[in-house]
Order: sequence, then structure tokens, then C-alpha cells
Amino acid sequence: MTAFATYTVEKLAGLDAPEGRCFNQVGGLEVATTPQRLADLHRRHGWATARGVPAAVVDPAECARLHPLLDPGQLLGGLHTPTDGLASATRAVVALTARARARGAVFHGSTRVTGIAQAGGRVTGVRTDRGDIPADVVVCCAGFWGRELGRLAGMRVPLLPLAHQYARTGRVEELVGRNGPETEARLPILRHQDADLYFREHDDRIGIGSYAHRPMPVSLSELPETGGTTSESVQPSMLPFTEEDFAGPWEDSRELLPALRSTKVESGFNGVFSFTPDGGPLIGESADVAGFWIAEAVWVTHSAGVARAVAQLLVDGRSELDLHGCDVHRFDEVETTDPFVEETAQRNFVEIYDVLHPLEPRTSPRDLRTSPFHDRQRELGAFFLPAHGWERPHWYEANAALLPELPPDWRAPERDAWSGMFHSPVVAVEAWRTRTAAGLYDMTPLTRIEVAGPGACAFLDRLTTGPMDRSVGSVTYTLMLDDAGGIRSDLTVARLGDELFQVGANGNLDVDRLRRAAAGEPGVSVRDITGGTCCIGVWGPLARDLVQPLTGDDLSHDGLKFFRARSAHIAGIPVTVMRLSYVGELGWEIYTGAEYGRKLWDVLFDAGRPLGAVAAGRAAFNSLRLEKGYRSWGTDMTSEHDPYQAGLGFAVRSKETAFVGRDALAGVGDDTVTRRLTCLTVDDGCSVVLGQEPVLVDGEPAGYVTSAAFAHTLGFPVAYAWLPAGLPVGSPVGIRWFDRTIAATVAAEPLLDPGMTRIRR
Ligand code: THG
Repeated sequence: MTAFATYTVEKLAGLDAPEGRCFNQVGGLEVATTPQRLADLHRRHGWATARGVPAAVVDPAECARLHPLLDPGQLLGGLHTPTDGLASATRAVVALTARARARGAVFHGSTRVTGIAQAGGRVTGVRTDRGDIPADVVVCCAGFWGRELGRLAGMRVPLLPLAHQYARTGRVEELVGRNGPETEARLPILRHQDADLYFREHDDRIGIGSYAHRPMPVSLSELPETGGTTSESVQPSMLPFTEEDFAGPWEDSRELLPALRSTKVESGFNGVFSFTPDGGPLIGESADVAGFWIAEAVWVTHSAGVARAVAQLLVDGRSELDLHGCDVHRFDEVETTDPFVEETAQRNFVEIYDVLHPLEPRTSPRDLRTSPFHDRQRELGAFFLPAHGWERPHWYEANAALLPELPPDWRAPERDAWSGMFHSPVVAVEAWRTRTAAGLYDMTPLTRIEVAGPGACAFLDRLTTGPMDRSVGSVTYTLMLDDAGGIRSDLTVARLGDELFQVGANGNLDVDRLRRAAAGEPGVSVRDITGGTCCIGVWGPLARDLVQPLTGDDLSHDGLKFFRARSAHIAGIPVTVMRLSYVGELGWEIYTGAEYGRKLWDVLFDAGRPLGAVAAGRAAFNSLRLEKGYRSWGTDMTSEHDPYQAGLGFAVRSKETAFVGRDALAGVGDDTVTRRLTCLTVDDGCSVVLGQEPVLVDGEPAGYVTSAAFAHTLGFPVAYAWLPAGLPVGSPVGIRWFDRTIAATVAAEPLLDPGMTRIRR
């Protein structure tokens, strides 16, 4: 999103419009009136630094110098971003329209879209009240009308139009004479997030935007009829100002900017814009109607950046910037339903300026998807965090009973308040027991895809970097690349039969990609089998002692080798067993039908109890996988990275046979990369960061943290970061954490068990 915004600034700043400039680079100033906000501004300063945006945390006197209407006595500080500015969306549209016309584009204004013409699963045109327009590609950029227009093509567009208040004051004495014909604003855009307000200049008046009111969902039938003509003050997106909602915000405004006490609210409107379940835009092609694209829920801030990305998608088939956080197919079906969208979008409106922890869960809707083990997990005091509707245990309070037994070298230092949120000392117990006995992990939410049919093997062989024509029972860790060699996903592919594969994937984007690729392919079927099945990971040095007595099938080291799968019976329950472990221990993922899940859990849990096995959650899981150096797609690497940069070159097969991305990787290897996903250890042994923090080399920003955790087995925190290649092991770096720098060191990886002796035993 920062890259989108940066490009939009560049684009708009370089545009000329007859009426004047399209971008006025007055800068931005976010102010803090509470210690929590000031701390958050430091954190946001870190995000800006990590992504190359100039920014500085400044003291109250500097805030007042930058924005003289501020009373420094009320402030604790501010975050100044000098490249921010005021976009004139209308002027920019006029200027861009003229450019497009000059190159042959045709615009049909005031024309109502009435349908999307399609034939044979492809778009063929747009139906309008003035006739049909044939088209082989349609990009629907309808903003908050997107949900309705998407319906015309049978596409569910998970956005909600909401109104948000914008008011203008009368003349402000202190501003009179400051601005003139050449500019209507010089002061930075001001944000007072503790009161959900922002402020900008309009000549000698102040415009005030408020998020301090109740969410106001808008039905499109309420919009004013403008008769097809619009102006700065008459637009279908402008609803009447609801004065009663502005009373409190107006008080807060006059408190922050005392100069407003001598003026009043002169005008206002409730403007309509789009919110989505996670706040991100919606970009992508319909799964059912090829050639029908959407690019919606895009704010002016990101507009040109998104436009460029969409243009690249259409022309090149991929965008330079990874779009997984914007792809409309990132959501599972349950997240696109009207009740889900309505509730989450409104919640996002309410929380727009709130200080939110990266793990902060929504409180509703919850319990949408629960694994068959859910009741048992509750009995064990699971602390759940939701993901794509699934409830996932992060730790189990029941394990607190084992805290007194935790050996001294497994005791984790106390965390600061921020990294201690949504964390528990119990996580150390679960990590300890997994590494010394065994842990039971609920892997049910892991996306599972069945790829079947006579063409399945060749299909997967072409789409992934791994050799797929291996024996039945093989499991392959492999990558899906795009044509430029960027990592689209990392998968495990188990060959369960000649024509039957089970793919362990990273979410609905993988389902979508495989489905699309299979659409034109005879003899390949792709099915998401996540729902209706379940999975328990049993991992640890005693995993075999736990499971083998429950089955007549041979789970010895040679009976089922590492990265092999087979069907088996455990206590009479039909299961599929895969010998692999994301936490880096001996053990298996054990899959079964949902109807057997509860029984399987009980059998494994009871058998594990005398061995010291525990149920363990995502927090331990994440710590253990980082110790072992296992990457998490979407966080550690995306389509912006190639396999060698990500340290995954080992998963790319010899380049003799064709696979998607092969040609782009010609000549690319471990020694050619200029940046690398780099393992860092934290020198003080106790400072745990959370991800997205900037990393400094020689005091200068050089990259950012992807994942981090306290490594319980090793006794210090670990972080992975994108950094220039060629930093030798032992190089000192700094990680920015709020207003301080944490010393860290480039480390050889994996930190734990590079010889694989824990897994292969
Ligand atoms: N389980 C299953 N599928 C998955 C995941 C999983 N798919 C998505 C995601 N997680 C994939 N991530 C990984 C990362 C590392 C490994 C497995 C899945 C892993 N790597 C071995 C190694 O690097 O040592 C591979 C060894 C080899 O290739 O032989 O085990 O958790 N089902």
C-alpha cells in the first residue's frame, strides 16, 4: 500500500491540469495527545522508514511550527511526513482523461451500465442504456457501486459503501491572507487520530473529516439523483450532512485548534466510500467470467498505484508489486457473504485510526469455522485467534499447570507491553514439550486441495518447480512461480494415487490459481477439501512412541520415510499420514474426515498424556518453525521474490523440463541474488519484535523484518529480514523498535538442527 501511495504521489505531482496542479505537497502531520499514540507514531515512523518514505517524529514545538494553529501545550509530539499532500482528484481525472483521449481512448459519460454481456464463460461486452459496447476485457472500477455491478457478472464483491462526514468551517481569522490564487493550502494535512479527525486548509477555511461517528452503511438507492451532471458540490457520492453526528467532533476540533473557536461549521456533507473486510482494495479477474476484472475499494491515496498494477496485470499477466493483500480472491467464501462484509467493514470504519496490535482479533463475527477438536480445545482453555473465519488456538491455558516444571534454560524473559500482548508465558511450555516430548497441533485450517484425474500429474508438474512424476506415497515440497520467477506459493504435494494428489497450500489464492489453470485442461479436477476434513500434527521426539502403539501400520523410520505419505488406521480410524513437520521434529500430519476428528483427538491426547505430550498452539508453532528456518508465504516471501533470494533454491528442480517460471530463472542462482531473506539473532536475548520493522545496516535503513519470535529452544529472539545479499554472518545490524534500536546479528541458518537429525530418526 505504501508503494501504491508513493507512486500515486509521483504520478499526480507530474500531472498538469488547466485549472492548476493536481497535487499540493504540503506534507502530513499526525499528532499525539496520549503516550499510547506517541508510541504508535514511533511504530508508524518505523513502517515509513522500512519502505523508503521520509518521516520524522517531532516534538510539540516543531508540530506548532509546522502547523501554527496547533497549541503545543496539548501535544506530546507528532509524525511528520513531508512528501504527503493534497490530491485534487477531480483535476487529476480531467488531466488523465485528456491524456487518454489523446491516445485514442473513448469516454462515454452519463451512461448507465445495465449488464455484462458474456458467452462461453468469457465477457463479450458491456450493456448500457445507450446500447452495447463490445469488449474482450472489462475492468470494473465502479468504486462503491462495485458490489452491485459485480452482481451483473455474477461476481461477489466484498465491499460496503459507508458514509463519512466532512465539514468546512467559516473563515478562520488566523488564515486570512495566507493563501492566494497560486495555492489554497500550505499547512500540512493534520491528523488527530485520538479523536478520529483530520484537517486540511481550503484558503482561509478548514476542512474537517470525521470518523468519530456511528458507521453509516449506505444503500445505493439512497443516493441523490444528479441527473447525470456533477460538480464539486453535487455528486452522487455526497449525502446530506447529518449535523447531530458532528457535535462531538466539532468540540474536539475546537479544542485541538483554538483558532476554530471564533468560527462555525459552514457546510458539510456525508461522503460515500468503500470499506472491505480487511481494509484492503479488491483487484482481480472473475473466477467464472474470464476477462471481467474489478479494481475497487481503492482510495485516492493509492489510485494511480493500483491503476498501474492493474495495467501490468492486463498487459504482462503480473504486476511488479505483489498483490496478494489486494487480490479479491484472498477471501474464503464465508468472508464474502453480505453479513460478514457488513459487520467487518463497519468495524474497520470504527477502528480506522485505532492503535491496533498486529495480532488484534476481531471480536465478532467469531466461531464461524471450528475444527472437530474445538470443544476439547475449549476445555483446555485455548486462547483463540481467528483467521479466514477459522478459530485457531494460540496457546492452551491448561498448560500453565506445567509452568513450575519448566527447566530454567527454557524460561523466557519477560516481554515489553507491546510484544507481550496476545502472548502468554505458557507458549514456552508448549515449545519445550514439543522439543522434548511431543505436541499436538490442530492443522485443520491449512488449505487442502485435491488435484485428480489422468492429467493431474502433468498439470502439477508444469505449474510447480518440483518433479511430480514420483512414486505413489511421495510428498514434495515445491513452489508455484509466476512467469517472472516470483514465488506465488509454496506447497506440499502428496501423491496419494496414480491420478490423485493432495496439495497443502496457503489459502484461497492457491485454490483460485489451480482452478483457473485447470479450467482449460481436460482430465484435471481441482477441489478444495479443507472443509469436511481435519488434521492433527503430532511432532516431537516421542511422537513415534505416542502413535505407533495405536496402529498396526508401520510408522518406523524405514516403514514411512521422511516426506512420504500413506493411508493407515489409528485406533480404527481411517487416516492419511504424512511424515513432515513445519516445526522441525519427528512426526506426522494425520488427516481424517471431520466426522472422525473428535475421536482421533481423544485417542492421541490420551496416549500422549503419560509421555508428557501437550496440545500446542500457533504461537509455539511460529516460534519453532522460525528456529528451523521454515518460511511462511505471504509474510516472508511473495511474488516479489525469487526462490534463490528466499533461500528456497533447493525446491527448484533441474531446468531441463519446462515449468512456469523456468525461463525467468535461467542464469539466476544463489550467487547472483542482490538481496536475501536473512536470519537475525537479537543480541540482548530478550527484545522480541513483531514484523515490518526497519533494519538498519551501518545506521541506514536497508530492509525490513518479515517474521520474528522468541526462539524458546535457543533462548533468544530471532527475526527474518529482507536485506542486501552479501552481509557476512556476524554482521551487526539494528532493528528499529518504537523509539529505540535493537542490536541484532546476521546468523547462519537454520539456527536449529541443520543436520536434520531431529526429523530423520
Ligand atoms: N503442511 C502441509 N502443507 C503446507 C504446509 C504445512 N503447505 C503450505 C506451507 N505449510 C508450506 N511450507 C512448508 C515449509 C517447509 C516445509 C514444509 C512446508 C518442510 N521443508 C523441508 C526442509 O526444508 O527441510 C523440505 C525438505 C525436502 O524438501 O525434502 O518440511 O505445514 N502439508
